[in-house]
Amino acid sequence: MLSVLEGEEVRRRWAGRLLAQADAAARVREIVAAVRDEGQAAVARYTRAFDGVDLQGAGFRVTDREIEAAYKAVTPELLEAVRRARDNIAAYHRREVRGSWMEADDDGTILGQICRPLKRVGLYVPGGTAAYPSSVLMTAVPAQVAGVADIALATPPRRDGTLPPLLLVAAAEAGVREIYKMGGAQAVAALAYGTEAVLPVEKIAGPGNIYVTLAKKEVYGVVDIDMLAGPSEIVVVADASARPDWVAADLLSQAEHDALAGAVLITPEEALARAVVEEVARQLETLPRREIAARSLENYGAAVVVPHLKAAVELANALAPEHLELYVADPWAWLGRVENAGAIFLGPYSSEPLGDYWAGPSHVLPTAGTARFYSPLSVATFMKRSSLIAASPASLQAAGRFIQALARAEGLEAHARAIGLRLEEGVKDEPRS
Ligand code: HSO
Ligand code: ZN
Repeated sequence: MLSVLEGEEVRRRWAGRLLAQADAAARVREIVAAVRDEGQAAVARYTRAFDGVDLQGAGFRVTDREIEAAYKAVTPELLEAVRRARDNIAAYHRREVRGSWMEADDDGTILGQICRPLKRVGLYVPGGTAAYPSSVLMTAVPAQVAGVADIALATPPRRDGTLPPLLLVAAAEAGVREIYKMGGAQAVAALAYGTEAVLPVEKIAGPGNIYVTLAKKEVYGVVDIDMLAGPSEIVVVADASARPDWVAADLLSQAEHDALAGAVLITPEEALARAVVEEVARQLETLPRREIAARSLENYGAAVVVPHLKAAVELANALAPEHLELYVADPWAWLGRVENAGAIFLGPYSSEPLGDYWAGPSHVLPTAGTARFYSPLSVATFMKRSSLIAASPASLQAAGRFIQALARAEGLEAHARAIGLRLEEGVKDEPRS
């Protein structure tokens, strides 16, 4: 199941995890083009083919009655859990909000940045065995905190044409009422281009399978996207202070997501590595999703024994995992060495699922090594900025000849003249004291 491997071998396996699937890419391009050209009729065709559900026009949109019925199907405890999780996520993201700024220079010029929410965004939430109400909260709440006026959510229907009640309740509790029963590349294309049933959005965010991810790549430029995300990952860096059963449980928590998920322990303690390997095998036996978890561990799981903790953190940086647990005696002492990770969990009690459901940061995080340059989904995902320049006569006067020199060096005389005209004006306008 979980085996002891060399760091280099793990690195190689992880690097191959997300190699573009060429046939999927061609298929996705076809679907996106069909939806762009034919609109909702194409969405209906693919929904019939892939989801086995016959929907038309307004039938794609979830009704208020469906949402009311969903509330009746959810236990009070689950409703409370959703509300509390939502409040934690909102509180975390409110701390992130950075407003517009303006500053006046001594010469009277005002420079600044205006931050605005996007007007209309599309959230994609996966379905199938991966129908996650938590992902609704983890995308919709940051969008709400950002102040996005219109949020459209798309998720594939189940075989009977319905959506999971808890998913609908999570959306309603996050203030989202525009919900579409559409999945896959066809949903991404519908959100990007708009159809008779859906108005186009400005940005598409949220996790998805390989088809969704390739479709996001395909429509990038027509709309913005949050990131290209792949299957879940966890790296646990542990020392002798770690309990093998806790480490094993955390590795399995991500392995159970997907046969392509990655779960790796890195430790200088050979004894711990052996104990975790045993624990994983033991815990796997009673896990309902043991087949998925076992396949994931087989392909992309490992326990790696390294000479010291410094080497452990270096290997973690090279993998740039979605989730990194620093399960060591003094995690704060090692934090400064962490360079690449979507989310960092410190100490024995910061078990990864706490981040998946509860703590506050979004669980939509960079994967497949992209934590080297992507950041977690957040309020910033749903904001844009405009630069602000308000020059004073004195500042233009002082800078004018330099700007003109630069413009003429680029062979752009009209640029130089636009400034030059103002220089003359500026002289006239100077107060004649
Ligand atoms: N660990 C997943 C998110 C998730 N876990 C949803 C449970 N539900 C990707 O980071
Ligand atoms: Zn998870």
